Amino acid sequence: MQWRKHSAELADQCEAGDADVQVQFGKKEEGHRQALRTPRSLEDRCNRILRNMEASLTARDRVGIQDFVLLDPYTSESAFLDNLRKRFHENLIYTYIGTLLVSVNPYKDLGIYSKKQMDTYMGVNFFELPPHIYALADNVFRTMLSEFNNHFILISGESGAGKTEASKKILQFYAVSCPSTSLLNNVGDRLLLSNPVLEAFGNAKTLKNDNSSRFGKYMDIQFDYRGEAVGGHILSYLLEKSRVVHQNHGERNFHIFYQLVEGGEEDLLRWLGLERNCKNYRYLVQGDCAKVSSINDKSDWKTVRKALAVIDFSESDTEHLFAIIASVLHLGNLKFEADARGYATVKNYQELHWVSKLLGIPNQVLQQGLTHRKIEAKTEEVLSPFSVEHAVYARDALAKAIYGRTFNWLVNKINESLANQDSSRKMVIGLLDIYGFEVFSVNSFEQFCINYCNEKLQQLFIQLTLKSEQEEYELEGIEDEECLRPGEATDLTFLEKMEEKIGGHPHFVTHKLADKNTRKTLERGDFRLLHYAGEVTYCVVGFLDKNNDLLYRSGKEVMQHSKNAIIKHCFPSSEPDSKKRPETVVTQFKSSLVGLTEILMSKEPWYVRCIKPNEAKQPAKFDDVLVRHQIKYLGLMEHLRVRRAGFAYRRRYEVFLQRYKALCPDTWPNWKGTPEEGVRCLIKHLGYKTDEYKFGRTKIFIRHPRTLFATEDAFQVCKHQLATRIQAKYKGW
Ligand code: AD9
Ligand code: MG
Repeated sequence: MQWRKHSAELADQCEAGDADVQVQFGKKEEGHRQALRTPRSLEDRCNRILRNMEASLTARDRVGIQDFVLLDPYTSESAFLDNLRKRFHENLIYTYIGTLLVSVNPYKDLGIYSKKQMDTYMGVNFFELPPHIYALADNVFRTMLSEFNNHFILISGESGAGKTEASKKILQFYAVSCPSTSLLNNVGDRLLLSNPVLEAFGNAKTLKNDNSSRFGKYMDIQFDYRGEAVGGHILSYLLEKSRVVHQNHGERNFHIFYQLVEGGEEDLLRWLGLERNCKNYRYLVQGDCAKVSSINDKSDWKTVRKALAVIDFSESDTEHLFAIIASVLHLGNLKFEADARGYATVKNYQELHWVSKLLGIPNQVLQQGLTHRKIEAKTEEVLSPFSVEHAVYARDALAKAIYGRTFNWLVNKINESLANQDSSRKMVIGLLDIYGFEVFSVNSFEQFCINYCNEKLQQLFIQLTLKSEQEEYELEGIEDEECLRPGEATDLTFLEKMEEKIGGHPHFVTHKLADKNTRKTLERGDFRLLHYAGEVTYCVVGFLDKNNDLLYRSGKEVMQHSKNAIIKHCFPSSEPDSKKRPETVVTQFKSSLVGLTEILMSKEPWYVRCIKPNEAKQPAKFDDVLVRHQIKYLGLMEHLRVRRAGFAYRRRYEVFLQRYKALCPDTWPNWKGTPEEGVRCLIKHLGYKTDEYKFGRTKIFIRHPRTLFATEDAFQVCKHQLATRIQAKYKGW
């Protein structure tokens, strides 16, 4: 072929000093670089693909096909479902749609995540081996290294579908398999160990999932130009704080509380004034399921303890942290009774003493802050006593605020430990693992926010892959006026406002707006939304309150007296005055999701779509109706159609040209025209057939992997020759 001859000539022309070449031909290293350095021949790769295809075709009747693109007929949803089911029953949980990975939760240990498996998948292209999450992780990594750009992996699916597990597998793969030159560099360990800590504080047992993420998590893993993991950064999104003070039946509070009570060392518990019995704590028993068979709080506690040490938490950090967790439990047990005038007074002083001791706040200050609020009079501030009901509300608000802010502190602290010291240019792979879409028998504000977030990400997926528009729920404007007018606005007036503003939207219905039949299924305080993943009926009770997330000023001021270093940090005395109207929870959440979308849009996307096989969290159970529904709403059939139409391999013009320009004398070493023109010139020279590619606005689209493989091979050969010459030239230096 033309390029072979040309590459030999090029090697003559080239000068030494190509950093890329030196990296790959420099030191002898393991893993990825090994794979990149000694490229296997096109024949070798094609043979492996053929072997893999042959093996899978022979067993096709039993194990189904590995890539839905080969499905026949590819438009049939039933054929799609059959294939997924067949594979699931053979413990083959992964299937591709091109480079998108579909994963079905097996609910059992399949033994497919060993170091050996990682090694097997390193440096291997899709289709050379059966589908695996490691193949995806490895391909993202290698694309990043070869194109020097940023990527993200969007992991989606409903609650319990396996998103968090998938993100952990990817992270483990990078931590274990990425090259590491320095023994001191334990970034991989830190990245890995941030997981058990964040899960302890941010995950909880729900009816859908025993380890349900109750916050959204976006993690950047930073790599240097050699592919070494050098740092990380985590962004967290809206923690479900209400769980601290209330859990529905069959659900638990955040894991850390149970871990501490069950696993905490004797002297630690004594110091915290805790007893080893979850039943003694009001904040832990409302769901009536403190013990869960699938969870071992004791051993999880040990893991968290060890992890905290690795990610740079000092003894005093951990002491302060556990003091806060214990103080929340004591706060929850605090009771109030009415005095002769009907005002709240603390009933059990013992608990108050513990909170006061653990947070380092004088008893008197704490007591006053829990039973009074400050009101601005004309010239002075006056203390207004709470009723018992009010005091309970203020206590819970304080517990939520303490926990929520401590969680944010925790994320920041982990980020400090993951921060990269070196300021040279980094490439990143972002991992997005959020709380999945969820529908319970009663759905409240929390589900509304979680489902809204899922809706946004689905929209992004569609925008990036299917390029069509999807209906959006107009949230704008509906909360503003109704919030923060205590006494006037209520949940019901909020509902009325929504009816006024979006009453005409076909995906929104309330009791008042519904037709006769639908009305029967809706209570007066309900509204129903038709989400991409199905209909959800929300109960409006508590919406306004949760959206306002009011913490009385007196509560805040009390915390400012704290000697606990973390609390001091979380409640700074310079905090903006509460007289100013704070942003509502939804407003904040919305803008943080806009920020997230911007972060994602600037990177190259990859997808893992997780599917939940049954509602019973059981292995070997494949519920056809449930899975079919997910295939539909995850847009998998549409995605398959797009992939079948071909042109699945996209590369930005600049990236394509930069990488392969050495293969054409007209584009090497510098192309003077636009990148698109350069690419046109390049592929003409390479002899691409016209049906093999298409030109998009910013990218070239290539139909088959083999075309790209061939070009990549030509490039590797060219580089190899170049390096040999460089080595020969500098021999003996
Ligand atoms: V939620 O939206 O955070 O409520 P996820 O994150 O989608 O949800 P998760 O990853 O937590 O679900 O998976 C739920 C449970 O399924 C896990 O705790 C495991 O017990 C089980 N699971 C998920 N994926 C796998 C897997 N690949 N292999 C074995 C798995 N078990
Ligand atoms: Mg999760």
